[in-house]
Amino acid sequence: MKRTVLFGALGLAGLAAGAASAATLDDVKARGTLNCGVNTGVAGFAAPDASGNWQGFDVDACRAVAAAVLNDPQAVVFVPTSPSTRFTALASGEVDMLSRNTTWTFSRDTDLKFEFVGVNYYDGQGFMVPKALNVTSAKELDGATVCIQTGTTTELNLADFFRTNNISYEPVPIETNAEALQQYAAGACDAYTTDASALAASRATFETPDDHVILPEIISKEPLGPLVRHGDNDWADIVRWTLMALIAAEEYGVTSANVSELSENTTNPEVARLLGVEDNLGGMIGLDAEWAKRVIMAGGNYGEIFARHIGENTPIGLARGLNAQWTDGGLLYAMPFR
Ligand SMILES: N[C@@H](CCC(=O)N[C@@H](CS)C(=O)NCC(=O)O)C(=O)O
Repeated sequence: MKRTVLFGALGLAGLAAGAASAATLDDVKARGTLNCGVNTGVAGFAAPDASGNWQGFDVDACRAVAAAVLNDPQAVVFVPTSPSTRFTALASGEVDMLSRNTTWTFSRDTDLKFEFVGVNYYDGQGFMVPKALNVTSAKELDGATVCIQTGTTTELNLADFFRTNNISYEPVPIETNAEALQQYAAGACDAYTTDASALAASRATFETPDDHVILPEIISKEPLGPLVRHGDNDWADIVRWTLMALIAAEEYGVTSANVSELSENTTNPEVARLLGVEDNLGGMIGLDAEWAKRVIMAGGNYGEIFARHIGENTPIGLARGLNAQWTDGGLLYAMPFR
């Protein structure tokens, strides 16, 4: 298993080096659309609605970049990727960025040669089991069958957790979230393990969510965020500062509802720079002064996006927790717009 992972990594590193010199901003502008790699379907994060329009927290991160660069949040081609196809899609240039519950790790950053531009969701790995199993802790899963997606940090953490606790499990390897949920529903695995956010999102799609429990253990750190290829710092800056703009807008109370008004009459110098009223930060990243204003108009600030797709008033019901602003005791902290 380890060797497969290693050889896979080396192959991708070669690909990434070949694609690294491209000026992605020019490509995106010439094409007129942003190719954004998302997952194949995780409710609340990225999934097509009944009319086939992609919706979700990760989808809005793509739309924000398209608003900044192309002046059109709809100018996105969503490319569904599974855990095992996502890195090839990015390294080969099939997509301009990935926005799909991907954990920032050492080897992905260095060996696979990707650039994580920040964290937009601080997560951790959890377990879901049918309530009928009467299991109250992951440590009681000795001998269980566990559905696990190949090519994820999840499968590596799972092995660590069971080894550390001196218990055994039988992995049921699967490729996509949909397949995992089918197998889980059919009883082919006793437990499903993945990022806790995706567990909550998946449970919300069940007919009777209350028949399933998410166990208390969080066995890893999963800092999730958008990523681009190494070697195109200008493009990385655009994707990074789009994320920062969403986070800063929430911190400073700039919303989709008041952004137009604030760009006329704000008295806060940081907001004035963010919205391009003072200075021209956009010009420093190859965009115009109003790039961040468009980002916020597209789908609102970070807090609005979170609340709309995955927050406590949605069926997914995630609390802000670690993903609260630093001013509210969380970890979200936008760098200064100066
Ligand atoms: N954060 C972990 C896991 C990410 C992951 O891909 N999780 C699965 C389980 S929810 C997923 O998103 N699948 C999406 C899909 O099947 O399209 C990683 O980066 O390796």
